[in-house]
Amino acid sequence: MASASSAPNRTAHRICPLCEACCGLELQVAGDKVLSIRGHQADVFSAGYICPKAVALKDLHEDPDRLRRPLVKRDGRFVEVGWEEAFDEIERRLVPILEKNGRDAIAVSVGNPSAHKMSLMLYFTRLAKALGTKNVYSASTLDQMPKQLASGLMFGHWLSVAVPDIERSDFLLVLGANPAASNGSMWTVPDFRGKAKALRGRGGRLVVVDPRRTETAELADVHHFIRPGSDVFLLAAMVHTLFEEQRVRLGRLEPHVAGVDAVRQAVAAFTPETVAARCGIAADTIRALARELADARRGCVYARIGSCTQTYGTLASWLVDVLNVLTGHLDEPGGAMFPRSAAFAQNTIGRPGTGRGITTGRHRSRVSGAPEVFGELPAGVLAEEIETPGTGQVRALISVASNPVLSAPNGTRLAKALDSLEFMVSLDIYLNETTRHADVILPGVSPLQDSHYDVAFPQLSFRNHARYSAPVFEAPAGQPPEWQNLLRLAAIAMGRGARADVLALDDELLAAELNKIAGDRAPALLAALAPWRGPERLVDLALRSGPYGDGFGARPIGLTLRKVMEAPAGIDLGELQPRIPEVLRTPSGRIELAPPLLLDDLPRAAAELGCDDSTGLKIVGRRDVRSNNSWMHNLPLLAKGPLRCTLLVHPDDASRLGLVDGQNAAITGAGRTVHAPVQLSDAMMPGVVSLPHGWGHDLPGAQLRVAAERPGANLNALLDESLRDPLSGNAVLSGGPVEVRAA
Ligand SMILES: Nc1nc2c(c(=O)[nH]1)N[C@H]1C(S)=C(S)[C@@H](COP(=O)(O)OP(=O)(O)OC[C@H]3O[C@@H](n4cnc5c(=O)[nH]c(N)nc54)[C@H](O)[C@@H]3O)O[C@H]1N2
Ligand SMILES: Nc1nc2c(c(=O)[nH]1)N[C@H]1C(S)=C(S)[C@@H](COP(=O)(O)OP(=O)(O)OC[C@H]3O[C@@H](n4cnc5c(=O)[nH]c(N)nc54)[C@H](O)[C@@H]3O)O[C@H]1N2
Ligand code: SF4
Ligand SMILES: [Mo]
Repeated sequence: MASASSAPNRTAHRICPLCEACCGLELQVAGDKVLSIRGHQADVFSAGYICPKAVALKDLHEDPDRLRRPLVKRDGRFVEVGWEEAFDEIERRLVPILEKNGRDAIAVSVGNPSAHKMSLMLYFTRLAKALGTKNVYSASTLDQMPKQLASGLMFGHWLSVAVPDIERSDFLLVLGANPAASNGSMWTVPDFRGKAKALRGRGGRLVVVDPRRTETAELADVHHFIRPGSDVFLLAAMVHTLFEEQRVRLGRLEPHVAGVDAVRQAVAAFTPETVAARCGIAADTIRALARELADARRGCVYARIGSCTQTYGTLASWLVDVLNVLTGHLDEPGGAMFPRSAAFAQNTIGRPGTGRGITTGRHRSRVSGAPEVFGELPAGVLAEEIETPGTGQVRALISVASNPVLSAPNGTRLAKALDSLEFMVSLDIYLNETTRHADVILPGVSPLQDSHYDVAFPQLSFRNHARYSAPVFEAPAGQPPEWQNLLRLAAIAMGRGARADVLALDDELLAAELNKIAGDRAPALLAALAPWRGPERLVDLALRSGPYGDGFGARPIGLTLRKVMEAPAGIDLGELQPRIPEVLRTPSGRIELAPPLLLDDLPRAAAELGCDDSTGLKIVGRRDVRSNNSWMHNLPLLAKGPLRCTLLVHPDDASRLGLVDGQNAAITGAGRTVHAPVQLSDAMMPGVVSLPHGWGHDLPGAQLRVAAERPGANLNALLDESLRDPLSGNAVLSGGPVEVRAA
């Protein structure tokens, strides 16, 4: 390839793959070098907004620690091998395990970056299907599974999640989310800060409920501290207040809602007075919050990870939308609305307005009996499924863009379990805390060498749109795109061998699918899709058969992949539109406001009514705009500057505990201790400390040279891996009890 000095400059565009805001980037490149990265001003969706992480894509692309060749562990040491040798090794070791122990002996664990890579997103399911294992794990049960479960039960599909229509809103109540740092989650909203300021600028109000006065709270009109883990009580008491004060107003949704009376009865005992001490929020304040929401002309409640990663995560997520429905704010402009995605959205497929709904518990985890949720088992049970002998024991793991040794509670136990596996394969870009346990690592290409279409995020976006990114650079000769690696693993699992023709397998799997969904039309559709292969072909199919699509000729002005490709700034599909009842996929064809699974779980919370939770120190996480979960600490641009892995402590707690700003504290939780420097902060709720997650890069065997210089402390070492929301299986990551002393 030409060097930067001799090659002409060119401009390229790419959807940023680093967080859910999905900003459009403009890159200047020459040859194989990145010259600059900035926001793409013309982007129809993000209009030029970016954060510092985007600029660090250059560091990621150039990172000498980023793996370029497959690694195979021989005698305990990794050696570089060719691609064929790596896959031969996988076949040689994986197939006997499958033959001897059956499909469930192989677990898969898929992580967050897969949501940002269509290659992984679209082809992981093909691998999982080929494996046929019940042992499917992902970051979803460390994150948003409660929201997906609650949305699924209420609206009929796991991704029918209502998001704030912020540009037309004049009231937003935010719980357990810090979009000013995280840039939003389960809500794709580039430049949240600008949009929040605009909301306030037009006289609207932003209210934040969080155990820390966050960057988002700093933007708000009002901030209330809340004791970690108590959102369910606050929200139930707000619902209670709406009924008590006769403020329930369903508006246009009236004929489409089932279960209002059941909700009224279910929250009858949750008076503001009985929850105040548990939440650390006065009863009057709770009533005022309910009134403000009810009185808002256009507004809604939005809650995210802080309210999900709790023992009552699903209940809290449900009550958020109960409030939105009961105040007439669901599916209304300026309220919480359902995006209409151009491709892949189940809530645009099939008969509008009714469907099969969702179920959980189609199988259970072998050791703890945790129910399957959305095809997955809780990340927290993976270690015990590996450790516990018996039929169905996990003996091999395929990890795909996942780093559970740092991202899940008690990674020490998981790391030991991984070492006891008979075989492990990782698809990853680093030799890190998790992949060091693998026997084979298959490196993914740099995001700049990969094409992309967002599969999930347009289903969660503040505005409807469609965008495609072509690869900025060619992949190195011989390095397959990740979808082909996943298909090759699928071929091995299907008994076709490591040398199978994966392009033929791709054709075959698609043809089988089309035969099922399109019957007689399948051959014609295949012919129409013929110019494409791999993920692009699946995107073209989804777009053309989607709600804005050309219907394969039926609506010639409609979308095709080609049309989206020809619009480097993307195609704007307009502001969110009311979608009820059409969006619903519940069997009743109504919004299920009182799903039995949730009502049956509520007594668990009711048993805690009247409890006081004002003593004892609790720990919560936090996110910094220059960090991203566990894997961006090796990029010099982001790693420099002040230490980010500090323990925030309220000055009153610090003086009681004898802690000094800047000095190390020993933090003990779940029987384990880590050390981190204290940072005094009156932004903390007294009795709550905060440490970011994703740190702890001091484990032997990883190759993250920059990250190892300032490894930070692992928050997840302090958390109990057995604690989870029983409905969704989501880990309890918020509010763990800790003891802190000067080190
Ligand atoms: N205590 C606490 N724990 C948490 C959280 C919290 O708030 N508090 N947050 C949770 C949340 S929300 C999430 S989503 C999880 C994340 O949990 P994980 O998904 O397990 O963790 P990540 O840190 O995102 O690690 C991503 C992995 O993907 C690799 N990777 C990056 N890009 C690519 C690529 O292009 N291809 C491939 N094949 N691999 C790639 C990285 O090297 C890394 O190994 O962490 C959770 N853990
Ligand atoms: N810069 C950056 N951006 C990211 C990530 C990152 O690591 N860094 N990770 C990405 C991922 S994977 C995700 S899922 C999203 C998450 O995006 P957000 O949901 O916005 O996540 P956080 O910024 O962790 O905000 C969670 C907030 O919940 C608060 N909290 C903790 N416990 C409780 C509680 O019990 N009740 C209430 N009400 N609040 C509580 C915390 O103090 C914190 O302020 O961010 C994404 N974006
Ligand atoms: S907010 Fe930053 S990391 Fe997230 S998509 Fe935009 S530029 Fe990328
Ligand atoms: Mo996440």
